[in-house]
Amino acid sequence: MNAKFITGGALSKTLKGAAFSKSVFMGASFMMVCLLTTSAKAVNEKVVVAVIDTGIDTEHKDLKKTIWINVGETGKDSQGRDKATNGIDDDGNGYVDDVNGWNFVDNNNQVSDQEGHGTHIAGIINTQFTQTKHGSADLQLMALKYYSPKLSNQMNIINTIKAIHYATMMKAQIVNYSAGGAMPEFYELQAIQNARKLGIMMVVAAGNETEDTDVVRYYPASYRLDNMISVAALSKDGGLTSFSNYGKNTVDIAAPGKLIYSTLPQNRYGFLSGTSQATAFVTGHLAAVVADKKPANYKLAFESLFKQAVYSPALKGRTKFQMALLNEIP
Ligand SMILES: [Ca+2]
Ligand SMILES: [Ca+2]
Repeated sequence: MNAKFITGGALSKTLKGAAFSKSVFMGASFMMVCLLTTSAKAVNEKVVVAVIDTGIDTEHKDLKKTIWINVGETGKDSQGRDKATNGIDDDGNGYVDDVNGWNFVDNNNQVSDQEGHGTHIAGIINTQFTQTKHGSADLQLMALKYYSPKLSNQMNIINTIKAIHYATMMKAQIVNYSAGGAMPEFYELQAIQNARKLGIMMVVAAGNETEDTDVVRYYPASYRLDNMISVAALSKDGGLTSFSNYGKNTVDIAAPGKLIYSTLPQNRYGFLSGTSQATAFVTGHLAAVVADKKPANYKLAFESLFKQAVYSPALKGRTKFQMALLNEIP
């Protein structure tokens, strides 16, 4: 896959806390990934959630069974070799041996997580899904590693765009993006619009800068497409955390984001705070809604999600509907 870009773009502000910053580049051109034209429908018994983050520890004992498997890269090829490791792009999607997702940082299929952020997010999604679903559906987490502190902000956003296209192509039903930055990026918006056309939902962080995003925009949350939900972070007392961004027109919902206990690489666990964590909380609930209600479209899915939330006077002027998802704090 080719990506060409012009450097020297405006830089975004840096997120404090556990969400990641990115920056945008101006005047970039980006070769779009063509959508596969397979007619395979999503199987109802599983909900596929793309986690666009720092990777996931796919060997963590709590996560192992929830990692997405690309069936087109499993089984034996005509030579009797394992498709997952044969060095061939068996499903013809442009990625070789992408059995659990893709590492856009190193451009290979190794999606392991050195930072811990993505594994923490994956654990929250898994816990919330498991605790709130009623049926027997399974969760599958597609690991899309876009972020590395070693990369320039420009590369991090290019990898974000590639990851959104990948999630769309491989038919994830929900994309979790616990990150953002201050400037809009046309190709990122286009990627999300593309996902929207296929009914894919995107849950995104409101940001950790204690700013009013009605005034100071934060992207992708501020694209305000109707297939997106932006999430602010609640503290344990039910109000917003001191760091959370807010916006009565631009933040959709609030969820727990203070000292959230979840998985970390190498079978460890720990506490992290951020709108990142709140975003994952909402994604887990949304995945359960998709599993249980099988909503015909994302509008119905969001309606069901909001029915699980409670009205919170403490969110007056801080989020659009003053609704908070409060239950099942891990
Ligand atoms: Ca492939
Ligand atoms: Ca292969």
